[in-house]
Amino acid sequence: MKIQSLLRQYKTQIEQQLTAYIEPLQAPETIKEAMLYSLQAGGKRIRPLLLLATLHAFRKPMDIGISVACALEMIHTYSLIHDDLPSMDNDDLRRGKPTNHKVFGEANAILAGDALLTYAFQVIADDKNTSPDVKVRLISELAKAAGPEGMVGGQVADLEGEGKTISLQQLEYIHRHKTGKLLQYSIRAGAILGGATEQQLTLLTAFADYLGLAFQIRDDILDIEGEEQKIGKKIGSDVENDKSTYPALLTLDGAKRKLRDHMTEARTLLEQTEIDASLLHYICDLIETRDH
Ligand code: GRG
Repeated sequence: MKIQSLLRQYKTQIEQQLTAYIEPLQAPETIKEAMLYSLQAGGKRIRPLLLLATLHAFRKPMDIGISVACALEMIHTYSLIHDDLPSMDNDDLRRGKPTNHKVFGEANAILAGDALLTYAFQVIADDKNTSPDVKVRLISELAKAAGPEGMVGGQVADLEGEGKTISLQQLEYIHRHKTGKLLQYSIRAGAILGGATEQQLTLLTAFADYLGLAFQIRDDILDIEGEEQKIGKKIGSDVENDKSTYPALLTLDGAKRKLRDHMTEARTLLEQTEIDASLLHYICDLIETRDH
């Protein structure tokens, strides 16, 4: 099957399964609606797709990874709901639609995030297709990637750096943790479920580190280019933006160079793993060139 249609098929399966996990819950309708509202709001599903693409590289069927893939999307969705709250970014729109708290109120949005975070771990724990020791490893690594040593730690560092001039090293800490750790987990989980050797796991972990940073650099570049289009002038090459971003620290051209360099490193590591990484290479291309 062609790569694009396989990824489309994966995306459809992930979206159907996410709904199938929520609908039978014995819980108040309000919380189910609030969870489904954000889960169905049309994200790229990059984390579950990375997991399933890694599994594919080890020639394993997607059904052995679907629960962890959905758990990842639940945790990602919780982080976006909480990130949009008045006490954090105070955003009215996410993916072009009203944010969760705008529709369901702040208390329900907090609870929808909490519910998605906790339910994600239940979904993995209840999976009948995976052995208990592999599940414990996957749950432990996911807690680490999402918690204080991972995404939450990165979010705190980001909040603390607001309005300050930070170094490239501090910026990398923020992104490695805030977005990188969950992306890295997506690939590690696929590799663990796929039966990777320790050497392959090490190579894929390093690959995912570069990919995670590249993902964020592309995000920063898109913000600048979107802004340029809106106001119709060139701002990216000047360091006049007070937000801590790669273009602000390195200039727009410097950020583009760093993105290219990180992607070259990532692809080189991927080649060394000696797996059938065609889907992962394709996702690398998508991450490097994505326009949203
Ligand atoms: C609230 C604990 C807590 C953490 C929030 C991920 C995050 C941490 C905040 C999101 C802020 C943000 C816009 C970061 C930039 C990169 C990023 C993660 C974008 C959103 O992820 P995508 O592009 O989103 O995968 P979609 O919409 O495709 O799901």
